[in-house]
Amino acid sequence: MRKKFFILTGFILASMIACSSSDAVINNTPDEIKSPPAPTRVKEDLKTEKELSAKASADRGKLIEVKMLDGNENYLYEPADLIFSVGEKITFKIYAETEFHTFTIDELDIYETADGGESYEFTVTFETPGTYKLYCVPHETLGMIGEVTVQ
Ligand SMILES: [Cu+2]
Repeated sequence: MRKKFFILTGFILASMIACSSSDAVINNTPDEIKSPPAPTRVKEDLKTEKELSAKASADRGKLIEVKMLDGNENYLYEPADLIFSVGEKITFKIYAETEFHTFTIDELDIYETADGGESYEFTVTFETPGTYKLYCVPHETLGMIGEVTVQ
């Protein structure tokens, strides 16, 4: 009788252990599937349009439009004289009327261009005070020059 009890108890214990260990296996398997960090990386890489546009606007500065005019062969920037403060972040929108023009400031390593009828945007943070010559590469000799002052 006593022996039978032990055998029965042993059987119950063994089946409990078997159950709990199989439970553990069942519980561990989904954890292992979930655990790779891949979903986190995907989330960082694939930004929503809203996140991207928020980042883009954070990278932008005060908008300044400069027209690069060529009507009647009068080549000029409008405005031609620009004044900024040291540390000011400016997003330029340059627009070329009908011909290809450049927005070039050698001393500041700025060389931006726009084709006729198109505009182009770029952002600059002015850090060094000074007066810089702005010019259009193809039309400098035709008077397409300007001046950027950082003070
Ligand atoms: Cu030009």
